[in-house]
Amino acid sequence: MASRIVHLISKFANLKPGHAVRGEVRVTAAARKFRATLCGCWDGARGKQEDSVAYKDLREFMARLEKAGELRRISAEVDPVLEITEITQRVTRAGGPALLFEHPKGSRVPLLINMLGSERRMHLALEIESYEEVAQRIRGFLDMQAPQGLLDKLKMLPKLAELGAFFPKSVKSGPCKEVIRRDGFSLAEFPILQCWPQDAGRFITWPLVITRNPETGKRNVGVYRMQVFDERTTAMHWQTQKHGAEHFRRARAANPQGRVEVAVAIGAEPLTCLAGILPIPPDLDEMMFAGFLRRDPVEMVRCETCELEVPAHAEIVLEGYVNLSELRTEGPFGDHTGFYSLEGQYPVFHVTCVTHRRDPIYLTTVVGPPPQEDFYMGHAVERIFLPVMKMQFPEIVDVALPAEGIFHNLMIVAIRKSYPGQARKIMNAIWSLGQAMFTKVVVVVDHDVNVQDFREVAWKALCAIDPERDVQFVLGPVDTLDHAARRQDFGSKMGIDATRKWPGEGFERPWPDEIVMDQATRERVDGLWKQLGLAKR
Ligand SMILES: Cc1cc2nc3c(=O)[nH]c(=O)nc-3n(C[C@H](O)[C@H](O)[C@H](O)COP(=O)(O)O)c2cc1C
Ligand SMILES: [Mn+2]
Repeated sequence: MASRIVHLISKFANLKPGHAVRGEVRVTAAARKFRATLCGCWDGARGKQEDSVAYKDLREFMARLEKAGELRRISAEVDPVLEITEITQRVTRAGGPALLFEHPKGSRVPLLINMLGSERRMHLALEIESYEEVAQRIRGFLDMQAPQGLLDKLKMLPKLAELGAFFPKSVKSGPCKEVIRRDGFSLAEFPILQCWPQDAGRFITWPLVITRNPETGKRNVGVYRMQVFDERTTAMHWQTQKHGAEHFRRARAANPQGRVEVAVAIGAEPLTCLAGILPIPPDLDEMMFAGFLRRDPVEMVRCETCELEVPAHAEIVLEGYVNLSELRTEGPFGDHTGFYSLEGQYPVFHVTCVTHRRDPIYLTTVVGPPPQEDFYMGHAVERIFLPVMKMQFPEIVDVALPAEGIFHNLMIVAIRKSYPGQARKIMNAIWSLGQAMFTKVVVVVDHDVNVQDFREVAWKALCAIDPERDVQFVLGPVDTLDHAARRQDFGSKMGIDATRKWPGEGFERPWPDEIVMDQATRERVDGLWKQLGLAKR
């Protein structure tokens, strides 16, 4: 998303504490202290003080969940092959808690699932009461103007210093190094799920896959599932348009017979884990964004057998490489579309070293027919990035991604239309906005339609269209998981202009008013209501 915040953050992403910012402000420890003193007066939501309370690791968050009644321990032995999926399905559907399977069959490592599978747990992870708080913090940064006078500059200082405080911090060691195994390890030790009956095998579903851009050296962290082939190899399912795949292609172009280093972290504090799925621009470090969300830097530690860094507080780390000349059949896999994604050719990840805590916890999730845990992650992404979208496209009032639309199939956008053709402009904007490019159907409605109420959207949007006139098709990249597209990764998308049509758009008929009872009659009937002996209101 090439928007202003992204521009700002990218700019700061190249800075280290101590670097000059715009030649005027130094992001130093002193500035950070200064920020702490000023925190009380800046308008960001709950500016975090020096004594940060961000969760350090997965277990600290689990303790918080347990205290809030949001985590259940299951001591019975349960099979990671299918059974854990079936149990988790039932619990997720019922709005139930995160689950810690203490005795997964065939493994001594406990398994955590459904960690973020509710809005409440997502709020606990973000330490907020509502998404509006994150939105407000983001707006705080977006609203930063070039300072006018000294007072303005002083007011900006805490925010700049705060930005400086988000950079990942390199540390010498960390709990993920409690056990280092260059030999004698096996992926079979971990309770890796086979989620669905027709899955090709076991899949690591929530790995933070870390690579570096071979040209810029910038880090990327993406969640790409990994099918276990044997004790030391897995598939690497980065889809064509994802940043890991781009790193792979660039490295291969330079040296087709070479390899790229890959590190995989499994299980960390929740916002580090969430950061791996965020649709942020290439070369912007997801760990920096995690630092922004936590209001505290993520500590990173160097791998044993490669140059990459991994979150120091991770539960499990797999170090290794991908051969640039090697592909292997991956899938099928029961996917978040609710269907099995087909087999495909993907790179192979070779594990050279495993490091983990003395008593590691294996974090995983299941995808399948919506809604699942990933719906809550997607919803958080929608709410967190809405201010960024609004910044770039000020006519946007609200956006909704209904669960049944599985993120890429349907986006409903409400706009305040102020010139002819603006709904179509927004469709095109969405199709060129980062991973929103995958959106198969965009429905644009007027600002007075509540996009969060899908019945209202269906009613008003269907009333507002002359289909032949208001539907637009385009060709372009589509989600790899779209099994209906004419080809993998390429197909058509549809935009529906469901806004009121204007004379300037060639519509000369009058547009009718929506039916609403007048206030005076409503009040009269309120007064009469008791006498009528009808149902209670
Ligand atoms: C549970 C889960 C599993 C995912 N699995 C994959 C996957 O196998 N391949 C993929 O390309 N994206 C997958 N994604 C989506 C990516 O994590 C997401 O698009 C992310 O932004 C990619 O990072 P990148 O933009 O740095 O490439 C998954 C997301 C979730 C929540
Ligand atoms: Mn990325």
